[in-house]
Amino acid sequence: MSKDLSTARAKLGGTPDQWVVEEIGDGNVNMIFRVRGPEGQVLIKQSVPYLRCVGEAWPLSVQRTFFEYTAFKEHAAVAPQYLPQIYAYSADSTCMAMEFLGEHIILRKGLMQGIKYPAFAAHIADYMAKTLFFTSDLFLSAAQKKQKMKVFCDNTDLCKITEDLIFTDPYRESPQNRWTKPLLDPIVVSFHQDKRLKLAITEMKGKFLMSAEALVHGDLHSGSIMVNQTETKVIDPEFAFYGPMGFDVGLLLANFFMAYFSQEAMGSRQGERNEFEEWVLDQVQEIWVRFDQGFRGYWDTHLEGDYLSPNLFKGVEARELVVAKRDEYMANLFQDSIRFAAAEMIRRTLGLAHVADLDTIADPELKAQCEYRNLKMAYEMLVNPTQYSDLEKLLALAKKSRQLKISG
Ligand code: SR1
Ligand code: MG
Repeated sequence: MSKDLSTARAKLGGTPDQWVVEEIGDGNVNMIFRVRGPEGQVLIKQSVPYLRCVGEAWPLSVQRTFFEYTAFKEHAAVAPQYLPQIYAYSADSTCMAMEFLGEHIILRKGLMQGIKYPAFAAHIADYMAKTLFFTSDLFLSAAQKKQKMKVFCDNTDLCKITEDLIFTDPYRESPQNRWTKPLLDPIVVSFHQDKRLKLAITEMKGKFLMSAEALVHGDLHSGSIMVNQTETKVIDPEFAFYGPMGFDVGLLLANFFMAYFSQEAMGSRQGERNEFEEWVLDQVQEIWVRFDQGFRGYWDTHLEGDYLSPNLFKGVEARELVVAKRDEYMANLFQDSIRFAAAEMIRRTLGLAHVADLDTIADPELKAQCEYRNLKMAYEMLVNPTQYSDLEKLLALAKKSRQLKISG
């Protein structure tokens, strides 16, 4: 563990009495400080023994900073260009010192302003293909992977937040749930009574609990990514653990769908809105296509883990069988991704933690309208996932859902 503060000191320049510290965080979980020195800035992220947005009433292990630091390290081994630089970590003060990303903004804020990021889809697809493939049994030996995995088994507090907030509360009565009342009351009642929906979400909760496929970021929404026109930086991996690959892919795609459904409310940009909506949906396509290509590429060149034993397939059929297995793997990963996406879309509308794209819509009727479309699409994805086995069908569903009216 690196307690060496020399890099952070050098970035700031001057002496500590010249440094100015300011709390700048607005996230749910941790405290964020900006430190300004004569020569530059450094970001300090600190965990307190409770959830920042609730306070001491919701205790939370400060060990989350260790998991975040360790996840950054593991992911930086394969995709450093998409991560901020980490200068130091201290378990004693539960702090990390890292690069201050002053020329980037949170992707969600950019999307809400209608800003396009031409390099983003290629970057994030590459980030996901690398971090998911190279931390899985497809690349690592079973022993290597289990060594890494055991470190993250202790990240139980943060996993429990996800288990409750994504996979449980939105489907039952819970004091933590909130939604746009009274307009969404009927759909909330219908979700709470829907057996198919409850079975489908239970299946996904099972995958989240039981499928230790790769070191996932664990909270890869558009608030966990900072961008500009040329760079993409993934931040906040404190929810990281060995979980299902589709969880990261799904959360990301879900946040693009929610950006899509919120566009109607972005009134000041009416002229450009349709074009931006199209761009947002195009990103879903580009992200998946590029991710799929990247992942398949690593399968071809780096299938070195214990997943596929050498000489299992022999002779002329060998290549054919490996390719068939790869196709099946990717098809399953797509199915998982759309079902996890649906879970994210539902919890961001009916659960505790919403997204600003939808939540800041001032007109309650328009807000409910946008959220209703989001919920209807998510319901389809979760309950009838095999109907959307290819991207074209999924995008067609988004466009169809976009036309729905809350009464019908
Ligand atoms: C109570 S914490 C709520 C949410 O914030 C984090 O960013 C995660 O998405 C979590 O589910
Ligand atoms: Mg976060």
